[in-house]
Amino acid sequence: MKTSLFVLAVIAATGMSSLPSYADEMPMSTTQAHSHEAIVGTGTVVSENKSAGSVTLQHKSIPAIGWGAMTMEFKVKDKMLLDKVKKGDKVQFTLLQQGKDYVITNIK
Ligand SMILES: [Cu+2]
Repeated sequence: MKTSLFVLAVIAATGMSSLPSYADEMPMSTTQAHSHEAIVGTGTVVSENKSAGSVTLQHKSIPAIGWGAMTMEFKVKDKMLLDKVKKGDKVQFTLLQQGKDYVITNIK
């Protein structure tokens, strides 16, 4: 528990909002090096919007991309993925970086 609080404090101190601008400044070759890596996370479905093809997840920390735990909205690659999940489900999801965004390619 203390560890996760510490991690949250570090994230708060460094500022999640600085991440997108940092990504902008990264050389193209560096961002491309990460673009094909599948990132796996876990969390709980807060809401889903099938017509928009998006899902809001309360996800746990994802160390692979330096994210702390938070609630956020993701686009899904295929709206059919949302047939498999509903509000309150505990899910495991796979993210793929597309430009500056992360798109869910699988969720179960
Ligand atoms: Cu997030």
